[in-house]
Amino acid sequence: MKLDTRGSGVRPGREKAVLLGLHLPRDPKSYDEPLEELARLADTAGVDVLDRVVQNRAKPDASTWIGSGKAEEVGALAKGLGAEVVIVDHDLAPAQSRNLEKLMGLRVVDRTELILDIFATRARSAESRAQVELAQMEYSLPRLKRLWTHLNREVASGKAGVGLRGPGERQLEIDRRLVRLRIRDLRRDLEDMQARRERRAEARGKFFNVALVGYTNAGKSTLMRRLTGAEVFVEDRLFATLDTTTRAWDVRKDRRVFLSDTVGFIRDLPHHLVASFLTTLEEARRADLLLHVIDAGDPDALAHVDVVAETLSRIGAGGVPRLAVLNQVDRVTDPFGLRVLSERLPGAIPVSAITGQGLDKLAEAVIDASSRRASDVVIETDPGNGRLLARLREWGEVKEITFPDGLARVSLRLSPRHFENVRRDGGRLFDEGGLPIPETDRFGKPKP
Ligand SMILES: Nc1nc2c(ncn2[C@@H]2O[C@H](COP(=O)(O)OP(=O)(O)OP(=O)(O)O)[C@@H](O)[C@H]2O)c(=O)[nH]1
Ligand SMILES: [Mg+2]
Repeated sequence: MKLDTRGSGVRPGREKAVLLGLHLPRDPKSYDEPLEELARLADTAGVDVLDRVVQNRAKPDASTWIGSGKAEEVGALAKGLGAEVVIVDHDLAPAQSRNLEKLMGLRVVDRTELILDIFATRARSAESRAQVELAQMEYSLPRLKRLWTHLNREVASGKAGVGLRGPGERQLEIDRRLVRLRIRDLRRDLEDMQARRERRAEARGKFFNVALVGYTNAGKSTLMRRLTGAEVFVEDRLFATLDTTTRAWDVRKDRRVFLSDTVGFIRDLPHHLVASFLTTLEEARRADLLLHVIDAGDPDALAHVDVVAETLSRIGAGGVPRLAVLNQVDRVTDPFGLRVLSERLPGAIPVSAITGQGLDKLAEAVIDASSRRASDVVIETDPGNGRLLARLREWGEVKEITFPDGLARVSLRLSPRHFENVRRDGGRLFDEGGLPIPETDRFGKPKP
C-alpha cells in the first residue's frame, strides 16, 4: 500500500484520516475511482487523506461491516501513518461503529457523519442551520457517546475527552432527554419557517416555476448565475449550495419564469438529511419543470443520473416534468461519453454555463414547456373516488363537477405536474376537446 499523494496533499493543522471502503460483488463497477468521492468529501470537511483501503468481501460483516481481522489491520496501518480518524464509505449501524472503534483503537466516522459535518459547517441561513442541526440530533440520538462534529472539535480531537470517556448511564439519560427536547424545538421552528416559505411560493403561483436539480457540483449555481444574474455562491467543492434561491428569469422579452437553485444530491444521501431538507426541496416538488443539470464531463455522470432520479422520487418530485441539461460540454474530452449520455437521455440539451453555448436552446425548451402549462382539462373517475375528488381541489382550480352515466366528470385548470398523480389515483384525463391526453415520459414525449 503506498501513501496517497493524490488530491489536496497534507496540510498542517488539518485532521488526518485513512479512508476505508468495502467492495461487494453486487456493487456497480461504474464508479471510476473507488473512494474518490469520499476523498472529495473528506477534503471539503477539512480532513487530509493519508491512504485509501478497499476491502473485497462476499457480503458485509454484521458486527464490524469490514471484518474484524481487516479492521485491526487498518487500525494498525492508520496509526502507523499518524492518522487520527478512519472514515468509512458506508452508513454504519451504531453498534458497528463502536465495534470498529474498539478494534482499530481510533475514532471511526461514517459517510453520513461526514456529510452531516459538511452541511453543518456550510449552512448559512437560519433554516438550513436548523435543518442540519435536526438531522445531526436525530443521527446522534442512538449514538450519544460519539457525535463527531467540527463544532465540537475539542471533544472530537480527544483534548477534552468528554465524549470519549463515556458518561455514566444517568448522564446519558439526561443527555438523551435534552436531545429529544432540542429536536422538538427545532421541528417547531422549522414549521414556522416552512409556513413563511409557502406564502412566498404561493405569491409566485401564477408564474411558471422552474427548479435546477442535480448531483452536487454539476454546475446548478453557475447556470443560475448565468441565466438570472443572481449572485449565488459557486465553488468547485461538494455542497456549495444548501439554501434554495429563487429569481426571476426572463426567458424571452415577454416571458418571465421563476428559477430556483437547490441543494445538490449525492449517492446515499443520509435519510435524516433528506427528511429535514424536505422543506427546502419543496421548491423542487412544487415546480412546473425540473432542469436536471448533469456534469457531462464527469466519468460517473450516468451513475449520478440514476442517483438524482431516485432522490427525486424519494422527495416526492418524481412526477414533475423533467428536462435533462448536459452541462459543462466545454470541458468534455470524450465524445463517446457524451453520446452515451444523449442516448440515455433523449431530448437532453447540451450547454455550458461558462461559455453560454446551448443556452438559447435551453430557453426555447423552457418556453415550450411553459406554454404547455396549466391547461383546462376534464377528468373522469368513479363517483366513489372521494380521495381523488378531494385532492383535485387542492391541486387545481375546479370549475364544474357533473355526474353523467355513473361517472364523476370534473372540469378544471390543472398543471401537467399533477397528471401522473391523477392517473395514479384512478383518474382519466381529457383535453378541452374531449380527446384523451396521452401519457408522457419525463421528457414530455408521449409514451408508446
Ligand atoms: N468548465 C465548466 N465548468 C463549470 C460549468 N458549470 C459549472 N462549472 C464549474 O463547476 C464547479 C461547480 O459549480 P457549481 O455551480 O457550484 O455547482 P452546483 O451544482 O451548484 O454544486 P452544489 O451547490 O455543490 O450542489 C465550479 O467550479 C464551476 O465553475 C461549465 O459549464 N463549464
Ligand atoms: Mg450550488
